[in-house]
Amino acid sequence: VTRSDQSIVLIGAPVEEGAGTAGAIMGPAALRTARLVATLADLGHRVDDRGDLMLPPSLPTAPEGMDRARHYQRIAGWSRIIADATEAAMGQGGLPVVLGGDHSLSMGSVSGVARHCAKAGRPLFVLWLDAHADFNTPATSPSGNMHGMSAAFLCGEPGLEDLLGDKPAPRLAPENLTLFGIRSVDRDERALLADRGIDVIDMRLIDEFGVSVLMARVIERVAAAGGHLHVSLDVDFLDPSLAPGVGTTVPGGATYREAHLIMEMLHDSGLVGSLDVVELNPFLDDRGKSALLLVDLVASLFGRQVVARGGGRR
Ligand code: 6HN
Ligand code: MN
Ligand code: MN
Ligand code: MN
Repeated sequence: VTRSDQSIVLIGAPVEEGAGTAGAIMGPAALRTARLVATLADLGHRVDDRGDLMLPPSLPTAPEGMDRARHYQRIAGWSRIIADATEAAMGQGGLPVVLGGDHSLSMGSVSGVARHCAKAGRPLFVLWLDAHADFNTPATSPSGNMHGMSAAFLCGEPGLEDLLGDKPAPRLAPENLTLFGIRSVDRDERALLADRGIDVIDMRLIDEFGVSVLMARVIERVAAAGGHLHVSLDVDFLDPSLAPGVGTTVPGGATYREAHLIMEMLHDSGLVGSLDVVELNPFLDDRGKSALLLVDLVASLFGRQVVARGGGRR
């Protein structure tokens, strides 16, 4: 993925208030314990681990009627510092990898990336690898948990417009979002996805056509537009038998090889410019199994190969 003059910038974002279950606060630590830094360095990359962000003591105030978005103030606080961190990393020519933390962190991470892309005049595409669509708004969400609202927020759906305060981000064009691996969608969320025409690659499509064909289609669209591709990897994209360390497991997820093939194809595309690794809950994991698998997947995304393929297929 990276050019040799580009550093991978690791940004820990121990956010857990967006999820219904506590424990994702330990995610960044578990990914480091699973040797993320050394693994990336061994692949020949420069790695700049900036440690974990900290929520500032004074939080943004919640606008009227934010009771349908749980922990709004804390998530607003996190979103602002995370957006500033990814925007700064990209401004320095780095490739931000945000270590979660629950999926609400992507409201911040992708917003910072979107601000950078707007300045650089490069269209932004997002690949959302997840069991869930995360396309609820405060009005449609059955739980009020903000980790189920991040993709909708990024596409400019209503209800959270003050989240980033006086530094809003350009909205993600809904046609540039692909949800991949989906198998759990709420009723009103399903209606919203259909109304907006979001590209939803559910597990049924993956069963029928295979990840290779479906991923090639995504990659071709980004390449044709000369776009920046942000990948947002939710642990529950994977089958729970492989990755039990997440609060929202859903049966029938991606297999070990499907997940690696996606990462290998993304690497070969050379298009990925930013990444989130989210929803790891070490409290629920089985002897670090999920953390270790995530580090292996990130390694595939950053160029680990079984046998050397001279120069890749770019
Ligand atoms: N995640 N659709 C459910 C909700 O509460 O909105 C689950 C969301 C899960 C979010 O896994 O990132
Ligand atoms: Mn740039
Ligand atoms: Mn998610
Ligand atoms: Mn999920």
